Amino acid sequence: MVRFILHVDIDCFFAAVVLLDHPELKNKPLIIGPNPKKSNNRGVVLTCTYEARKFGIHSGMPVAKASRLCPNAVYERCDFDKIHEASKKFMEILQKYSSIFQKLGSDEAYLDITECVKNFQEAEKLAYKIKDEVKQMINITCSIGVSFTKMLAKIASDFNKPDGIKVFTYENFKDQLSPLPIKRIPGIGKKSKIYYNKKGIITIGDIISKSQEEIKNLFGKNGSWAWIIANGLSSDTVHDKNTFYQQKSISKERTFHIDVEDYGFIIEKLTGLNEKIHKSLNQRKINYKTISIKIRFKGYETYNRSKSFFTPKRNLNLALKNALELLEEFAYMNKPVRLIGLKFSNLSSEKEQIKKIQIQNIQKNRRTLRDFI
Ligand code: TTP
Ligand code: MG
Repeated sequence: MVRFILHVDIDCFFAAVVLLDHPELKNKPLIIGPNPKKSNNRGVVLTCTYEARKFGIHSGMPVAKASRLCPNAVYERCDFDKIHEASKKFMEILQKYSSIFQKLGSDEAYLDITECVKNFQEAEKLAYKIKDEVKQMINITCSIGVSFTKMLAKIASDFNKPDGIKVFTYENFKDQLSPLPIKRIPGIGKKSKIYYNKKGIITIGDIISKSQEEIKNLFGKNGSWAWIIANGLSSDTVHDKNTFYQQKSISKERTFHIDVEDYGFIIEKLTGLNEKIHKSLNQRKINYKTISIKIRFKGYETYNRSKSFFTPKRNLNLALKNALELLEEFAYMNKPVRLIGLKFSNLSSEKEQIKKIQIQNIQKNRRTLRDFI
């Protein structure tokens, strides 16, 4: 059965969100990261606008190098609260178009639109409609890949970035893919690229022109997977996806199977942990005064950061805002993240608090009476 799948990805996401508050920086080489002049040349580029990419700047590059490539670039930090808000709105728009939806990170998702369209022309039309709605509602651009497998749709969304749409049909996909470098195949990173290149495999066409057996013999399972993707044969589907006070704290953490450098993804996980903990706190009517985050980088280097309030709180959005503020200092280090955790401590039950206030009032009244005697 033919499937019509979209992969939608926001263009230079963090930078696009910063531009919403700084329209004067439009069309300038904008880098999201610490200004090297102020950070003693430390930190990395989280993302940058396409104007900055013309100078060779990209995500993960040390800001020291970026400033050499483009001395006139503008540096801004981003507000993770606003990133989260934009991501949420973006995902809400996409889900209106199909219930078969799979979120990948903070700024990308798959949509299976097989039920809504009859052919690739209609699929392309729908992609334009989605792109227009995202632009209209959040004032940011995205790029969309349209194809019949998830992997081809993902490769296609990168094809006409920024603000572009690309359709890979059964008829055209091999011709379109063939000239592309092999690193465009999801799963082929910097290291495997070198390995493939050494054995004469430079373009996706070099993979397509060989048999699966040949590629498997050369590159094992990874090669076999790449061959299946390049030949439009990957068949994975788009999934639907989302007495306490005596205890000292309540916490949850997530360890990632692979080291993560995408802070959008880390924000998502932190948001999820916050929601889960608040669900439990709300059921038991437990408040907290202290909120802490824990972050572990590759190699077990671990940091904790906390913030305390004067009075007990139980507020999902306030907690998220503070957790994201605590996270911010780590976003600009060039380090893959292994684990993220969230903890609430200094707990008190609402009942206990009421009792405490009542006792304080009684004591106050007694003192007043004594004063009178
Ligand atoms: P990407 O979608 O990979 O990149 P992008 O949206 O900035 O640019 P484009 O899609 O147009 O190529 O990542 C989404 C956001 O995730 C990005 O804006 C910043 C964040 N991010 C990191 O925090 N660290 C990283 O190493 C990368 C690659 C991205
Ligand atoms: Mg993106």
